[in-house]
Amino acid sequence: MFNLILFGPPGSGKGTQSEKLIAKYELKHLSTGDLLRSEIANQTPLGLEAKSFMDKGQLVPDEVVIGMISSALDGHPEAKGFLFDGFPRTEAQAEALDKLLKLKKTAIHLMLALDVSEEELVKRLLGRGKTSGRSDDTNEEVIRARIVEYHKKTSPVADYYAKFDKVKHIKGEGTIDEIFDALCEQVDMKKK
Ligand code: B4P
Repeated sequence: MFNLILFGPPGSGKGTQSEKLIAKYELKHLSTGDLLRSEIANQTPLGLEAKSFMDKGQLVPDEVVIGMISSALDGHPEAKGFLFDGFPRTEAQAEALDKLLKLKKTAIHLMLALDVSEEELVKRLLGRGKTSGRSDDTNEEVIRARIVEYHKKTSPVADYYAKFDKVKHIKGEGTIDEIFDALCEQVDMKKK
């Protein structure tokens, strides 16, 4: 099994690069953002709870997201590996993920962190907001709140994995293909 975390601030290209990485390396894509949006679309109680946080640019509570990931892992016993996109976003989520993977006798092999400047992030997300219908992408104040939340609660997650020497930083600005090539280089080195 090969388990990868794609990490970075909102709008850094995690969703975009994940699509390409799962196709190349035959990994199962687990995006907590996508899972939460599907719960919202289906108007489940979990979705209704999550929406109130997402619309304000805040993180959804850990227990909600961890429960969702745990079911998703159990739902794919056939997977050759997982690509975690947008998860873990707090240290508590990282610790929970380590425990869940340990129960399955596996672990995280690599975290790839996309580095992008704040102005570029805001530009991309406002651009996506014009076409995506995502309510958290249309308001600049909400976008900035998501970036603040990222610095406060999510960026320490990279320090957590760095302690185990599992983090590689990649420049997340440039063309989508240039960034993809840089990510693949790191995956290929790790898989050797
Ligand atoms: P997510 O769905 O994870 O989304 P994201 O961080 O906003 O975007 P991503 O980085 O995937 O950007 P993308 O590739 O699409 O989170 C949404 C919300 O869900 C969070 O704010 C939070 O409330 C909640 N949530 C999710 N997971 C959670 C968790 N674990 N715990 C608690 N809460 C959680 O790219 C963005 C745009 O840039 C696109 O328009 C794309 O086309 C463009 N782009 C991509 N690469 C580019 C490039 N190289 N150059 C130019 N543009 C590029």
